[in-house]
This record gives sequence, C-alpha cells and structure tokens, in this order.
Amino acid sequence: MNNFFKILSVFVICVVVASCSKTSSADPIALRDYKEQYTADLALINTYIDTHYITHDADYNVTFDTLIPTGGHSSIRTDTAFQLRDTTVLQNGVNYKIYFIKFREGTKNRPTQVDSVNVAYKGINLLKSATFDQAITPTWFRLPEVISGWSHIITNFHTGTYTPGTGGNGTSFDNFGAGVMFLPSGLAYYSNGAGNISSYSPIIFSFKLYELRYRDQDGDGVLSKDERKLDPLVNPLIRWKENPSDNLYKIDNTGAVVTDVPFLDTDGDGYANMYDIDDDGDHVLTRVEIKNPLGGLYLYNMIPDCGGSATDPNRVRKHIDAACH
Ligand SMILES: [Ca+2]
Ligand SMILES: [Ca+2]
Ligand SMILES: [Ca+2]
Repeated sequence: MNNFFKILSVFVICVVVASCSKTSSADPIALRDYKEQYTADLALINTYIDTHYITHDADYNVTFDTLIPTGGHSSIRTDTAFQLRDTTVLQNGVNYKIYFIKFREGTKNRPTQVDSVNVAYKGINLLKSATFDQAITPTWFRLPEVISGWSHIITNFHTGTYTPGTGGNGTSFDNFGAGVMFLPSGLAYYSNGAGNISSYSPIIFSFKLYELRYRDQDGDGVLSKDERKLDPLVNPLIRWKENPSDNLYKIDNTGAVVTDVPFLDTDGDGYANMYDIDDDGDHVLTRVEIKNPLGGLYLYNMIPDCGGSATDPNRVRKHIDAACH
C-alpha cells in the first residue's frame, strides 16, 4: 500500500478536474456542506476520544481500544500519560480543530509542509473503527501530495537518529517523533471514500517520523523551506517565525499571527519564490545569482547581500534583491 496516498491524491485531482468540466453527461453528486460535515465529524471524534484509550509499546507502535469503565484505563482525553493537544486550520471556509498527541517530538530535523517525509503509520477509519491502511516499514511521501491534515500535524514533529547496522543487522531509528492525529474528513478524503475508507469518515493516524528530505521544488538551488522565509524588501511587516512546539507561521509587526498571506512572491509575478527560478525578476536566474567563488552554490545561510556580506541574519540576500546582479 506504499502508493496509497499518491493514488488517492491523484484521484482527488481527477475528481476536482472532472467537477470543473461541463462536458460530463451526468451531473456530479453534490458535495456535502463542509461546515455541516465538520460539525458531525467533530462530534464523532469527541465521542471516540471519550470512549477509547491508547497504549503504545517501547517503539511507539500504537494500539487503540474501547474504554471499559472497570478496565483501569483512562480515556484519550483524560489520560495523564500524554497531553491531548489541538490546533486550528482554516480550509474551505471552516476552522477545523485537529486533535493530536505528541508522544515524543523527535530530536533532529523538522519538515515543512512542502517537504518529503519517511514514516511508518497506521490509519483507522473512525466510522468503522477499523484499520484501513498501515505501513510498518517506513514509506516516503511528499507532503504537498497527500491529504492536507498530514502536513498540518507532521510538521510539529522532528526526525530522530539513524544507526546503520552491519550485515543487515542492528539497523535502528531512535529518538524519532511519534504521535497520533485525529482528522475530520474535510482534511482527509471527504467524499472520496475508497476500499476500506468510508466517504465522509473522520480518520485517525498513528505515525512515526523517521526521516525527511528538504525539497527544492523549482530546482534553483535554494531549498523551498528557505524560499518561504523573510523577505524584508517586499513585505517588511510580515515575518516568518519558527516555534519549536508549533509549525512555521507568519506574524505581522505587532506580533499577531497572520493566516491569509500566500507563499512569498518577491517579484510579485504570481509565482511564489519556491516555484520561481528568478525570484527577484531581474532576468538573472537565482541559480546564477547564488554561485559562490568556487562555482558551486552558496548554502542559504551563506548567501551574501549585494555588498558581499553574509553577517547580518536579516540581510536581503542578493537573489531577492532586484537591484543587485
Ligand atoms: Ca528552490
Ligand atoms: Ca515570483
Ligand atoms: Ca534573479
């Protein structure tokens, strides 16, 4: 089932494209109202959280079970062994609450929403209370290509350490991020039920984040995670901020979190920097502008400003300064 998410995301794209076409002979079935469906999903998730408990083994393999009042277990909501957290995500006009649990945050690198992650996971269809998919062997996914709920939660975790074995023995992942997410259907498959996934079912994933790959979507030599950052020339009032216990987020000059700013687009041509091979629109490719004296490319932290200095952390790097060639 390694390509499960990819297949589903392609399927979603096909459905979206099909729904835009007026040449179809049959009327598409109307989607349910997102707000109404979210209300129903949240009620189901809340019930699940109050009527089930969670355990995990030493390697963070998670088991869900129905709460028995005399069984000596606490519900997911009241268990003091972990904290039930939540975050809010705006999508399709709905402020979705996503409950999640951080059994362990991880110690190494944290993905952004545009990166690839290597995860082991188990998915539960809440309507059927049954596992619909799992990967015990870690699998690679590109976060932009899977259900949106994943990118909002998995980016709160870090990878861990990898110890290669000898002769196929002793290989181990340690200190990786491990948790659980409870997704309303609007952040999962919504109407696109398939196989063991019911249409309009909230779903639950337990997961372990083993490894990641930072991606460079436009191949200009600057990682996408860095192309989304501070651009003091274009928008001095909007800054990216990292919160160790939260996702990358944006704040204005009062410190308030800004939620409706699109990805950074320095030259304002409609292509965000992470998809633009000439970020400042000066007709010199970014890849050319960030060449170092040896002919290679500067790492992001070493890209100098127009004057050649790389000491000020808030400098305008030369590739996003249209006055600098
Ligand atoms: Ca790039
Ligand atoms: Ca642009
Ligand atoms: Ca340029």
